[in-house]
Amino acid sequence: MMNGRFLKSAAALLIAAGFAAAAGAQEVTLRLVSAFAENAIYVQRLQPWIQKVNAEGKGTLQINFIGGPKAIPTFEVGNAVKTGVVDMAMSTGAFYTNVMPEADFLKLTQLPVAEQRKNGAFDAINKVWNEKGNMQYLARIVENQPFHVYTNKKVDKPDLTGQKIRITPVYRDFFQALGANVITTPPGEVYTALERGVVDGYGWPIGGIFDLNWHEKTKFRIDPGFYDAEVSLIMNLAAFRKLTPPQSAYLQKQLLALEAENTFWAKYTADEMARQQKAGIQTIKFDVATTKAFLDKAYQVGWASAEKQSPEIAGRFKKLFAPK
Ligand code: 173
Repeated sequence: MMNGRFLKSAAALLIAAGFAAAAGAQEVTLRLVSAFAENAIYVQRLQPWIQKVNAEGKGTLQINFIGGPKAIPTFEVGNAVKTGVVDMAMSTGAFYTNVMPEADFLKLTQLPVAEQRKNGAFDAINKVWNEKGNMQYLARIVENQPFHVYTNKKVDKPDLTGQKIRITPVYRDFFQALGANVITTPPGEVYTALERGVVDGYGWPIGGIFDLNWHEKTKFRIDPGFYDAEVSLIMNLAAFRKLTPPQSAYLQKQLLALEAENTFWAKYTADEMARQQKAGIQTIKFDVATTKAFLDKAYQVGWASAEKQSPEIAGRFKKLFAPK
C-alpha cells in the first residue's frame, strides 16, 4: 500500500511537472519579417528592440527576426501577415495596398501616434485592419519623416512634366497631378533604376537615402516635404488573438516603449538634411505661397484618392487624422 508520504511527494512531482509544462506553453515565438532591407534605418532601429524583447521576455514571448525582402519580397509582406505565413512584420501601408487600399491612407495622419491612441484613430485603424486585413495594427514606429521628391532634373516650380519618377502608392496621385510619369518599384530597385536612367528621380522620406547609396545618383531635393512616412508593426490576427493575457500585456508594454522612442525622428531629420547638403544634394525651394499651394495640393489629392477608393472609411479616418 502506498503511504501518505509517498503520495505527497508524488503529488508534488506532478504539480511541479505540470507547472513546467504550463511554463513551457507560456512562451511563444513570433516570426517577424521586414519589408525594408536589413541595412535600412528602420530595421537598424528595430534590432535592439527585438533583443530587449527577447532578453526580458524569456518564458513569455520571443521574436525571431527572419529577414528583409530576400526572405519575403517587399510587396508580398502584407499577404504573408494576412495569411499567417509569418506572425509579424515591419512594413508601410503603401507596400500592402494589395491586401486593402486603406493601408496607404496612414500617410495622411497629421497628429502623433500617441494622440491617435487617445482620439480613437488607432482603434478605427484596427477595426479596418482586423476586418479587411485579418491583421492587428500594433505600433507606428516612424513619425516626423515627411516625403520628398528627389530628382536629377532641376525645376523652378512644382511641375514634374516630362520627368520619370519612381513611386509607390504613397506618391502616385500627387506626382501624377504634378505632371510626372510614374514607375512603381520597391526600394530595392531604386538604385539600378537611377543608374540606368529608367527614372529621373524618386519619392522617399527625408531620411534614409544613404542606406542604399542613392545619394550617389541624386542631384536635387524638392522642399517642402509632404505627408508623414508611416512604418509600423503589424501582426496576423489569429496569432495576435492566440496570445495569453500575460503575453499580450508584455507585448503591449514593449510596443508602447518602442513608440515612446519616436522622438528620435525629428533629430534624425536634421542630421539627414545636413548630410544630404554635405553630399552635394541641392535643395529646390519655392516662395511661401507656392509652398502652401504645394502642400495643400498634396493633401487634397491624397484625400480625394482615398475617398474615391474607399469613401466610407476615408470619411471616418479624415476626421480622426486631422491636426488638433
Ligand atoms: O518606398 C517608398 O517610397 C515608400 O512608400 C515608403 C514609405 C514609408 C517609408 C519609406 C518609404
